[in-house]
Amino acid sequence: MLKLYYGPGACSFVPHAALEVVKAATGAEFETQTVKLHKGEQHTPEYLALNPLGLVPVLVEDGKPLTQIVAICDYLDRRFPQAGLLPVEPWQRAQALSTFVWMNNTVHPTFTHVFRPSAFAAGEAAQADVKALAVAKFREHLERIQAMIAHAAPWLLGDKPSFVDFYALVFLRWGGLAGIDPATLPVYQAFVERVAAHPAVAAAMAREGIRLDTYKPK
Ligand SMILES: N[C@@H](CCC(=O)N[C@@H](CS)C(=O)NCC(=O)O)C(=O)O
Repeated sequence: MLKLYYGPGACSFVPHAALEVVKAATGAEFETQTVKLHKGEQHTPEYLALNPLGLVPVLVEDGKPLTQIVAICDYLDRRFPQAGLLPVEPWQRAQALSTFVWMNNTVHPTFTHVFRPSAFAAGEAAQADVKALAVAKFREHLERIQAMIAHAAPWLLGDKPSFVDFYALVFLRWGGLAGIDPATLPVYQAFVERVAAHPAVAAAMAREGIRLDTYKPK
């Protein structure tokens, strides 16, 4: 059976919601294991044996680990094509991956600078600079996603929910934690409420114990 190691509210939510979509479409059950990132559980010897990078997510099948969100999601799509997670037509599939990879290699690392500026600058003032610049850049990325959402029909890739919709939800939650009021991105906010109401997504959110309202007004 497939087993996903995830951190509540982390990027691992993307394959987590996808596994729920797969389960609904095919009946394939999966197991989950929480990795409490704030407690450093990603650095235990047992976990590092699965992923020497000490990051979530990890998908384990038959005792063999697979890391990296895009690789995990590509595997889920190819193994369970009935779930319709990515378009089949080659050009559309490549376009979908283009958006997905941009989210994974650009938007996501921008937030890492917000969340952990100490990994990118030594002094306190420099860290505050890194964080402020990264928040501004992250907001630009959210605005770009909001512009994509304006063409959603009804999901970002068309008639079926997919990885990019789940990533969009994760990013708006993270934006709230970074002090970005989701009400200032109303089209995005309404979209994410719709994503969260999808039964597969709602099931993954319930298991992770996460909600959409991460923003706390100052
Ligand atoms: N490129 C990796 C990024 C994974 C990643 O950044 N995971 C974060 C959570 S969103 C993590 O595990 N952080 C733990 C840490 O930095 O200690 C992927 O696509 O899987």
